[in-house]
Amino acid sequence: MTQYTSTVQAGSELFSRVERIVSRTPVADIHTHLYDPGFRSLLKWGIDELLVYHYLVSESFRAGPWDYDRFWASSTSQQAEWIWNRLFVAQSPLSEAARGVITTLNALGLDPRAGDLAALRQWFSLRSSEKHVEQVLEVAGVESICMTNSPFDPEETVYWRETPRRDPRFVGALRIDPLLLHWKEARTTLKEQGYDPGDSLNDTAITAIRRFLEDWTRRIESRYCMVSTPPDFAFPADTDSAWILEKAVLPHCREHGQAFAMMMGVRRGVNPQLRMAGDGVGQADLTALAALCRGFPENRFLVTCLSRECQQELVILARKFPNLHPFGCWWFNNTPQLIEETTTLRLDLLGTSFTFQHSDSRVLDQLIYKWKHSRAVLTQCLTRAYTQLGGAGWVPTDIELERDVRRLLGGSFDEFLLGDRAGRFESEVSRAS
Ligand code: RAT
Ligand code: ZN
Repeated sequence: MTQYTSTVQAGSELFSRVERIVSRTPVADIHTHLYDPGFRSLLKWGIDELLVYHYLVSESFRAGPWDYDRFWASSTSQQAEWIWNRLFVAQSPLSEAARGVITTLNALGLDPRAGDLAALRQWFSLRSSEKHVEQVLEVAGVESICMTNSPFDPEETVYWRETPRRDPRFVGALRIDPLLLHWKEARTTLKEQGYDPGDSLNDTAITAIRRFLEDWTRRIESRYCMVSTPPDFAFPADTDSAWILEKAVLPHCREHGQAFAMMMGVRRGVNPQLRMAGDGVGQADLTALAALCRGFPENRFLVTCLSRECQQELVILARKFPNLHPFGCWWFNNTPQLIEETTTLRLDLLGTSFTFQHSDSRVLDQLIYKWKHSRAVLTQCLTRAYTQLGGAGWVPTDIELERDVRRLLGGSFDEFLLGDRAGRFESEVSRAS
Protein backbone atom coordinates (compact mmCIF):
# COMPACT_ATOMS: atom_id res chain seq x y z
CA MET A 1 0.00 0.00 0.00
CA THR A 2 2.77 2.44 1.02
CA GLN A 3 4.66 1.63 -2.11
CA TYR A 4 1.55 2.18 -4.28
CA THR A 5 0.96 5.64 -2.74
CA SER A 6 4.54 6.76 -3.25
CA THR A 7 4.48 5.57 -6.87
CA VAL A 8 1.39 7.70 -7.50
CA GLN A 9 2.98 10.77 -5.88
CA ALA A 10 6.20 10.23 -7.79
CA GLY A 11 4.01 9.86 -10.87
CA SER A 12 2.46 13.29 -10.57
CA GLU A 13 5.80 14.96 -9.83
CA LEU A 14 7.22 13.09 -12.77
CA PHE A 15 4.32 14.24 -14.96
CA SER A 16 5.18 17.89 -14.24
CA ARG A 17 8.87 17.35 -15.00
CA VAL A 18 8.11 15.56 -18.25
CA GLU A 19 5.51 18.16 -19.22
CA ARG A 20 7.94 21.03 -18.59
CA ILE A 21 10.69 19.41 -20.64
CA VAL A 22 8.42 18.30 -23.50
CA SER A 23 6.85 21.76 -23.74
CA ARG A 24 10.14 23.64 -23.89
CA THR A 25 12.12 21.30 -26.15
CA PRO A 26 12.19 22.75 -29.65
CA VAL A 27 10.87 20.62 -32.45
CA ALA A 28 12.39 19.80 -35.82
CA ASP A 29 9.27 19.22 -37.90
CA ILE A 30 10.41 16.66 -40.44
CA HIS A 31 7.46 16.68 -42.83
CA THR A 32 5.17 19.58 -43.66
CA HIS A 33 3.68 21.19 -46.74
CA LEU A 34 4.75 24.67 -45.62
CA TYR A 35 6.99 26.89 -47.71
CA ASP A 36 9.84 29.18 -46.91
CA PRO A 37 8.39 32.74 -46.70
CA GLY A 38 10.60 33.54 -49.74
CA PHE A 39 8.06 31.56 -51.78
CA ARG A 40 5.51 34.28 -51.00
CA SER A 41 1.94 33.17 -51.79
CA LEU A 42 2.86 29.48 -51.52
CA LEU A 43 3.14 29.93 -47.76
CA LYS A 44 -0.46 29.78 -46.52
CA TRP A 45 -1.58 31.33 -43.26
CA GLY A 46 -4.60 32.98 -41.64
CA ILE A 47 -8.13 32.07 -40.65
CA ASP A 48 -9.55 31.36 -44.11
CA GLU A 49 -6.68 29.01 -44.96
CA LEU A 50 -7.13 27.28 -41.60
CA LEU A 51 -10.79 26.70 -42.37
CA VAL A 52 -10.39 25.39 -45.90
CA TYR A 53 -7.83 22.77 -44.76
CA HIS A 54 -8.74 19.60 -46.63
CA TYR A 55 -9.25 17.64 -43.38
CA LEU A 56 -12.08 20.10 -42.59
CA VAL A 57 -13.43 20.13 -46.13
CA SER A 58 -14.27 16.43 -45.95
CA GLU A 59 -15.80 16.83 -42.48
CA SER A 60 -17.93 19.74 -43.61
CA PHE A 61 -19.45 17.72 -46.44
CA ARG A 62 -20.81 15.32 -43.82
CA ALA A 63 -22.62 18.11 -41.98
CA GLY A 64 -25.58 18.59 -44.29
CA PRO A 65 -26.69 18.56 -47.93
CA TRP A 66 -23.80 19.03 -50.30
CA ASP A 67 -23.10 20.30 -53.73
CA TYR A 68 -19.52 19.63 -54.78
CA ASP A 69 -19.61 21.83 -57.86
CA ARG A 70 -20.96 24.83 -56.02
CA PHE A 71 -18.36 24.43 -53.29
CA TRP A 72 -15.42 24.24 -55.70
CA ALA A 73 -16.72 27.14 -57.76
CA SER A 74 -16.76 29.36 -54.65
CA SER A 75 -13.95 31.64 -53.52
CA THR A 76 -11.69 30.67 -50.61
CA SER A 77 -13.51 33.06 -48.30
CA GLN A 78 -16.93 31.67 -49.28
CA GLN A 79 -15.69 28.14 -48.69
CA ALA A 80 -14.26 29.19 -45.33
CA GLU A 81 -17.59 30.71 -44.33
CA TRP A 82 -19.47 27.59 -45.34
CA ILE A 83 -17.10 25.41 -43.27
CA TRP A 84 -17.21 27.80 -40.30
CA ASN A 85 -21.01 27.72 -40.24
CA ARG A 86 -21.24 23.98 -40.57
CA LEU A 87 -18.48 22.88 -38.21
CA PHE A 88 -18.17 25.71 -35.70
CA VAL A 89 -21.62 27.32 -35.53
CA ALA A 90 -24.06 24.48 -36.17
CA GLN A 91 -22.12 22.01 -34.01
CA SER A 92 -19.28 21.84 -31.48
CA PRO A 93 -15.84 21.54 -33.09
CA LEU A 94 -15.10 18.17 -31.53
CA SER A 95 -13.01 16.52 -34.23
CA GLU A 96 -9.22 16.74 -34.01
CA ALA A 97 -8.94 19.08 -37.01
CA ALA A 98 -11.79 21.35 -35.84
CA ARG A 99 -10.50 21.45 -32.26
CA GLY A 100 -7.16 22.39 -33.78
CA VAL A 101 -8.59 25.65 -35.10
CA ILE A 102 -9.81 26.49 -31.59
CA THR A 103 -6.44 25.64 -29.99
CA THR A 104 -4.66 27.78 -32.58
CA LEU A 105 -6.90 30.82 -32.20
CA ASN A 106 -6.70 30.71 -28.42
CA ALA A 107 -2.92 30.36 -28.48
CA LEU A 108 -2.75 33.46 -30.68
CA GLY A 109 -4.79 35.35 -28.08
CA LEU A 110 -8.05 35.27 -30.03
CA ASP A 111 -11.36 34.19 -28.56
CA PRO A 112 -13.11 32.01 -31.15
CA ARG A 113 -16.42 32.37 -29.31
CA ALA A 114 -16.39 36.12 -28.79
CA GLY A 115 -16.66 37.46 -32.26
CA ASP A 116 -17.75 36.27 -35.62
CA LEU A 117 -15.64 35.20 -38.52
CA ALA A 118 -15.35 38.82 -39.67
CA ALA A 119 -13.58 39.80 -36.44
CA LEU A 120 -11.10 36.97 -36.80
CA ARG A 121 -10.45 37.92 -40.39
CA GLN A 122 -9.87 41.49 -39.39
CA TRP A 123 -7.22 40.43 -36.84
CA PHE A 124 -5.28 38.40 -39.40
CA SER A 125 -5.56 41.08 -42.07
CA LEU A 126 -3.65 43.53 -39.89
CA ARG A 127 -0.61 41.26 -39.58
CA SER A 128 2.52 41.14 -41.67
CA SER A 129 3.55 37.69 -42.84
CA GLU A 130 7.09 38.18 -41.43
CA LYS A 131 5.82 38.93 -37.94
CA HIS A 132 3.31 36.13 -38.15
CA VAL A 133 5.95 33.56 -39.07
CA GLU A 134 8.04 34.61 -36.06
CA GLN A 135 5.10 34.47 -33.66
CA VAL A 136 3.81 31.13 -34.89
CA LEU A 137 7.22 29.43 -34.71
CA GLU A 138 7.72 30.85 -31.23
CA VAL A 139 4.31 29.80 -29.92
CA ALA A 140 4.56 26.37 -31.56
CA GLY A 141 8.09 25.79 -30.25
CA VAL A 142 9.30 24.76 -33.69
CA GLU A 143 12.89 25.47 -34.74
CA SER A 144 13.07 23.91 -38.19
CA ILE A 145 10.61 22.78 -40.81
CA CYS A 146 11.04 20.36 -43.68
CA MET A 147 9.10 21.46 -46.73
CA THR A 148 7.74 19.17 -49.46
CA ASN A 149 9.40 20.32 -52.67
CA SER A 150 8.09 18.90 -55.90
CA PRO A 151 9.94 19.47 -59.17
CA PHE A 152 6.70 18.30 -60.80
CA ASP A 153 4.66 21.20 -59.45
CA PRO A 154 4.73 24.09 -61.93
CA GLU A 155 3.59 26.58 -59.27
CA GLU A 156 6.60 25.71 -57.17
CA THR A 157 9.24 25.36 -59.89
CA VAL A 158 8.62 28.97 -60.93
CA TYR A 159 9.99 30.05 -57.55
CA TRP A 160 13.05 27.81 -57.71
CA ARG A 161 13.96 29.38 -61.04
CA GLU A 162 14.00 32.80 -59.37
CA THR A 163 16.45 31.55 -56.67
CA PRO A 164 14.43 32.88 -53.75
CA ARG A 165 16.08 34.27 -50.65
CA ARG A 166 16.06 31.35 -48.24
CA ASP A 167 15.20 31.21 -44.58
CA PRO A 168 17.51 28.53 -43.12
CA ARG A 169 14.75 27.28 -40.79
CA PHE A 170 12.84 25.98 -43.84
CA VAL A 171 14.64 22.92 -45.15
CA GLY A 172 14.25 21.32 -48.59
CA ALA A 173 12.91 17.78 -49.10
CA LEU A 174 12.56 16.35 -52.59
CA ARG A 175 9.15 14.86 -53.37
CA ILE A 176 9.04 12.52 -56.34
CA ASP A 177 5.62 10.79 -56.43
CA PRO A 178 5.03 11.19 -60.19
CA LEU A 179 8.45 9.73 -60.99
CA LEU A 180 7.70 6.51 -59.15
CA LEU A 181 3.94 6.27 -59.58
CA HIS A 182 3.12 7.85 -62.95
CA TRP A 183 6.12 7.38 -65.19
CA LYS A 184 4.39 8.50 -68.41
CA GLU A 185 3.47 11.90 -66.94
CA ALA A 186 6.84 12.23 -65.25
CA ARG A 187 8.60 11.54 -68.54
CA THR A 188 6.88 14.57 -70.08
CA THR A 189 8.04 16.80 -67.20
CA LEU A 190 11.61 15.54 -67.47
CA LYS A 191 11.58 16.23 -71.18
CA GLU A 192 10.18 19.74 -70.69
CA GLN A 193 12.92 20.44 -68.18
CA GLY A 194 15.65 19.33 -70.60
CA TYR A 195 16.32 15.79 -69.34
CA ASP A 196 15.14 13.78 -72.32
CA PRO A 197 14.66 10.18 -71.09
CA GLY A 198 13.72 8.84 -74.55
CA ASP A 199 10.71 6.66 -75.20
CA SER A 200 11.51 3.51 -73.29
CA LEU A 201 12.58 2.87 -69.78
CA ASN A 202 16.17 1.82 -70.48
CA ASP A 203 19.68 2.90 -69.45
CA THR A 204 19.28 6.24 -71.27
CA ALA A 205 16.16 6.97 -69.26
CA ILE A 206 17.89 6.01 -66.02
CA THR A 207 20.78 8.37 -66.80
CA ALA A 208 18.30 11.21 -67.47
CA ILE A 209 16.38 10.48 -64.26
CA ARG A 210 19.59 10.49 -62.25
CA ARG A 211 20.64 13.84 -63.69
CA PHE A 212 17.19 15.23 -62.91
CA LEU A 213 17.36 13.96 -59.31
CA GLU A 214 20.89 15.22 -58.83
CA ASP A 215 20.12 18.72 -60.11
CA TRP A 216 16.97 19.07 -58.01
CA THR A 217 18.64 17.68 -54.91
CA ARG A 218 21.34 20.35 -55.23
CA ARG A 219 18.95 23.15 -56.17
CA ILE A 220 16.67 22.68 -53.19
CA GLU A 221 19.46 21.50 -50.86
CA SER A 222 17.34 18.51 -50.10
CA ARG A 223 17.58 16.81 -46.73
CA TYR A 224 15.96 13.61 -48.01
CA CYS A 225 13.98 12.26 -50.95
CA MET A 226 10.38 11.12 -50.52
CA VAL A 227 7.35 9.38 -52.01
CA SER A 228 3.90 8.33 -50.83
CA THR A 229 2.88 4.88 -52.00
CA PRO A 230 -0.47 3.14 -52.55
CA PRO A 231 -1.43 -0.05 -50.67
CA ASP A 232 -0.52 -2.22 -53.68
CA PHE A 233 3.04 -0.88 -53.94
CA ALA A 234 5.28 -3.93 -54.41
CA PHE A 235 9.00 -4.59 -54.40
CA PRO A 236 10.62 -6.48 -56.03
CA ALA A 237 8.17 -6.33 -58.91
CA ASP A 238 8.04 -6.19 -62.66
CA THR A 239 6.84 -2.59 -62.67
CA ASP A 240 8.17 0.78 -63.86
CA SER A 241 8.06 1.90 -60.28
CA ALA A 242 10.29 -0.90 -58.94
CA TRP A 243 12.72 -0.48 -61.82
CA ILE A 244 13.09 3.28 -61.40
CA LEU A 245 13.42 2.90 -57.65
CA GLU A 246 16.15 0.27 -57.89
CA LYS A 247 18.10 1.66 -60.83
CA ALA A 248 17.80 5.41 -60.33
CA VAL A 249 16.37 6.54 -56.99
CA LEU A 250 18.21 4.27 -54.56
CA PRO A 251 21.62 4.70 -56.26
CA HIS A 252 20.98 8.46 -56.28
CA CYS A 253 20.20 8.42 -52.55
CA ARG A 254 23.33 6.39 -51.79
CA GLU A 255 25.55 8.65 -53.83
CA HIS A 256 24.16 11.91 -52.47
CA GLY A 257 23.70 10.88 -48.85
CA GLN A 258 19.92 11.15 -49.04
CA ALA A 259 17.63 9.00 -46.95
CA PHE A 260 14.59 7.73 -48.82
CA ALA A 261 11.27 8.47 -47.11
CA MET A 262 8.24 6.33 -47.84
CA MET A 263 4.76 7.26 -46.69
CA MET A 264 2.94 4.00 -47.22
CA GLY A 265 -0.70 3.08 -47.66
CA VAL A 266 -2.51 6.06 -49.20
CA ARG A 267 -5.39 5.34 -51.57
CA ARG A 268 -5.65 8.47 -53.69
CA GLY A 269 -8.95 9.73 -55.06
CA VAL A 270 -11.37 7.45 -53.19
CA ASN A 271 -13.91 10.22 -53.73
CA PRO A 272 -12.56 12.38 -56.55
CA GLN A 273 -15.37 14.92 -56.06
CA LEU A 274 -13.67 15.94 -52.84
CA ARG A 275 -10.40 16.60 -54.65
CA MET A 276 -7.51 16.60 -52.17
CA ALA A 277 -9.92 15.79 -49.35
CA GLY A 278 -10.99 12.63 -51.16
CA ASP A 279 -7.94 10.45 -50.43
CA GLY A 280 -8.30 7.37 -48.25
CA VAL A 281 -6.31 4.61 -46.62
CA GLY A 282 -5.41 0.99 -47.33
CA GLN A 283 -3.15 -1.51 -45.66
CA ALA A 284 0.34 -1.37 -47.18
CA ASP A 285 2.26 -4.52 -47.98
CA LEU A 286 5.30 -4.18 -45.75
CA THR A 287 7.05 -7.18 -47.26
CA ALA A 288 8.08 -4.64 -49.92
CA LEU A 289 9.69 -2.51 -47.24
CA ALA A 290 11.45 -5.52 -45.73
CA ALA A 291 12.82 -6.42 -49.17
CA LEU A 292 14.14 -2.88 -49.60
CA CYS A 293 15.78 -2.72 -46.17
CA ARG A 294 17.34 -6.16 -46.65
CA GLY A 295 18.35 -5.72 -50.28
CA PHE A 296 19.82 -2.22 -49.90
CA PRO A 297 21.57 -2.03 -46.53
CA GLU A 298 23.46 1.06 -47.64
CA ASN A 299 20.24 2.98 -48.19
CA ARG A 300 18.42 4.54 -45.25
CA PHE A 301 14.61 4.37 -45.18
CA LEU A 302 12.43 6.82 -43.28
CA VAL A 303 8.95 5.32 -43.08
CA THR A 304 5.48 6.16 -41.84
CA CYS A 305 2.35 4.12 -42.50
CA LEU A 306 -1.17 5.38 -42.90
CA SER A 307 -3.15 2.41 -41.71
CA ARG A 308 -3.37 1.59 -38.03
CA GLU A 309 -3.00 -2.09 -38.90
CA CYS A 310 0.52 -1.52 -40.25
CA GLN A 311 1.97 0.13 -37.16
CA GLN A 312 3.10 -2.97 -35.30
CA GLU A 313 4.66 -4.56 -38.36
CA LEU A 314 6.56 -1.36 -39.09
CA VAL A 315 7.98 -1.23 -35.58
CA ILE A 316 9.01 -4.87 -35.70
CA LEU A 317 10.73 -4.33 -39.05
CA ALA A 318 12.59 -1.40 -37.51
CA ARG A 319 13.90 -3.77 -34.83
CA LYS A 320 15.27 -5.98 -37.59
CA PHE A 321 16.77 -3.28 -39.80
CA PRO A 322 18.92 -0.44 -38.42
CA ASN A 323 18.58 1.27 -41.81
CA LEU A 324 14.85 1.81 -41.14
CA HIS A 325 13.59 4.77 -39.11
CA PRO A 326 9.85 5.03 -38.34
CA PHE A 327 8.48 8.53 -38.09
CA GLY A 328 5.30 10.37 -37.21
CA CYS A 329 1.64 9.54 -36.84
CA TRP A 330 0.55 10.42 -40.31
CA TRP A 331 -2.69 12.12 -41.33
CA PHE A 332 -5.56 9.82 -40.20
CA ASN A 333 -3.31 8.62 -37.35
CA ASN A 334 -2.84 12.16 -36.11
CA THR A 335 -5.52 11.86 -33.44
CA PRO A 336 -4.79 11.71 -29.69
CA GLN A 337 -5.92 8.11 -29.39
CA LEU A 338 -3.81 6.79 -32.25
CA ILE A 339 -0.77 8.90 -31.40
CA GLU A 340 -0.85 7.49 -27.90
CA GLU A 341 -1.21 3.92 -29.09
CA THR A 342 1.48 4.20 -31.76
CA THR A 343 3.93 6.06 -29.56
CA THR A 344 3.54 3.66 -26.66
CA LEU A 345 4.16 0.76 -29.01
CA ARG A 346 7.25 2.44 -30.44
CA LEU A 347 8.67 3.37 -27.04
CA ASP A 348 8.11 -0.18 -25.81
CA LEU A 349 9.86 -1.75 -28.79
CA LEU A 350 12.33 0.87 -30.02
CA GLY A 351 13.21 3.08 -27.05
CA THR A 352 13.93 6.52 -28.49
CA SER A 353 15.19 5.41 -31.91
CA PHE A 354 12.29 6.87 -33.89
CA THR A 355 10.84 10.29 -34.62
CA PHE A 356 7.77 10.84 -32.52
CA GLN A 357 5.80 13.08 -34.83
CA HIS A 358 5.71 15.32 -37.87
CA SER A 359 2.96 17.90 -38.28
CA ASP A 360 2.08 17.64 -41.98
CA SER A 361 0.94 21.27 -41.63
CA ARG A 362 -0.29 22.92 -44.80
CA VAL A 363 -1.09 26.22 -43.12
CA LEU A 364 1.55 27.92 -40.98
CA ASP A 365 -0.78 28.47 -38.01
CA GLN A 366 -1.46 24.72 -37.84
CA LEU A 367 2.00 24.24 -36.37
CA ILE A 368 0.56 25.61 -33.15
CA TYR A 369 -2.21 23.10 -32.62
CA LYS A 370 -0.54 20.10 -34.16
CA TRP A 371 2.44 20.43 -31.84
CA LYS A 372 0.43 21.45 -28.79
CA HIS A 373 -1.86 18.44 -29.15
CA SER A 374 1.00 16.05 -29.93
CA ARG A 375 3.15 17.30 -27.06
CA ALA A 376 0.26 16.63 -24.67
CA VAL A 377 0.12 13.01 -25.80
CA LEU A 378 3.90 12.61 -25.69
CA THR A 379 3.88 13.85 -22.10
CA GLN A 380 1.38 11.15 -21.16
CA CYS A 381 3.25 8.40 -22.98
CA LEU A 382 6.60 9.33 -21.49
CA THR A 383 5.24 9.76 -17.98
CA ARG A 384 3.85 6.26 -18.17
CA ALA A 385 7.10 4.86 -19.58
CA TYR A 386 9.29 6.57 -16.94
CA THR A 387 6.91 5.51 -14.17
CA GLN A 388 7.37 1.93 -15.28
CA LEU A 389 11.12 2.45 -15.44
CA GLY A 390 11.02 3.98 -11.96
CA GLY A 391 9.20 0.86 -10.78
CA ALA A 392 12.10 -1.17 -12.16
CA GLY A 393 14.53 0.93 -10.11
CA TRP A 394 15.72 3.65 -12.52
CA VAL A 395 14.56 7.21 -11.88
CA PRO A 396 15.63 9.51 -14.72
CA THR A 397 17.45 12.79 -14.10
CA ASP A 398 16.34 15.97 -15.88
CA ILE A 399 19.38 15.71 -18.12
CA GLU A 400 18.35 12.24 -19.19
CA LEU A 401 14.77 13.37 -19.76
CA GLU A 402 15.94 16.29 -21.88
CA ARG A 403 18.20 14.04 -23.93
CA ASP A 404 15.42 11.54 -24.61
CA VAL A 405 12.84 14.18 -25.52
CA ARG A 406 15.32 15.90 -27.84
CA ARG A 407 15.88 12.61 -29.62
CA LEU A 408 12.15 12.01 -30.06
CA LEU A 409 11.52 15.54 -31.36
CA GLY A 410 14.17 15.52 -34.06
CA GLY A 411 17.50 14.34 -32.61
CA SER A 412 17.06 10.70 -33.64
CA PHE A 413 16.15 11.85 -37.13
CA ASP A 414 19.38 13.88 -37.37
CA GLU A 415 21.44 10.96 -36.12
CA PHE A 416 19.75 8.65 -38.60
CA LEU A 417 20.36 11.01 -41.51
CA LEU A 418 23.96 11.54 -40.53
CA GLY A 419 24.35 7.84 -39.90
CA ASP A 420 26.58 8.73 -36.97
CA ARG A 421 25.08 6.60 -34.24
CA ALA A 422 28.13 4.32 -34.11
CA GLY A 423 30.51 7.29 -34.20
CA ARG A 424 28.73 9.04 -31.35
CA PHE A 425 28.75 5.90 -29.29
CA GLU A 426 32.47 5.43 -29.75
CA SER A 427 33.23 9.04 -28.84
CA GLU A 428 30.95 8.84 -25.78
CA VAL A 429 32.70 5.68 -24.63
CA SER A 430 36.16 7.18 -25.14
CA ARG A 431 35.13 10.39 -23.30
CA ALA A 432 33.83 8.34 -20.38
CA SER A 433 36.97 6.20 -20.10
O1 RAT B 1 -1.82 15.02 -44.59
C1 RAT B 1 -2.02 15.54 -45.68
O2 RAT B 1 -2.17 16.75 -45.80
C2 RAT B 1 -2.17 14.67 -46.89
O3 RAT B 1 -2.92 15.32 -47.83
C3 RAT B 1 -0.95 14.35 -47.66
O4 RAT B 1 -0.36 15.53 -48.09
C4 RAT B 1 0.13 13.59 -47.13
O5 RAT B 1 0.61 14.10 -45.94
C5 RAT B 1 1.24 13.49 -48.14
O6 RAT B 1 2.29 14.11 -47.94
O7 RAT B 1 1.03 12.80 -49.13
ZN1 ZN C 1 2.19 15.28 -46.20
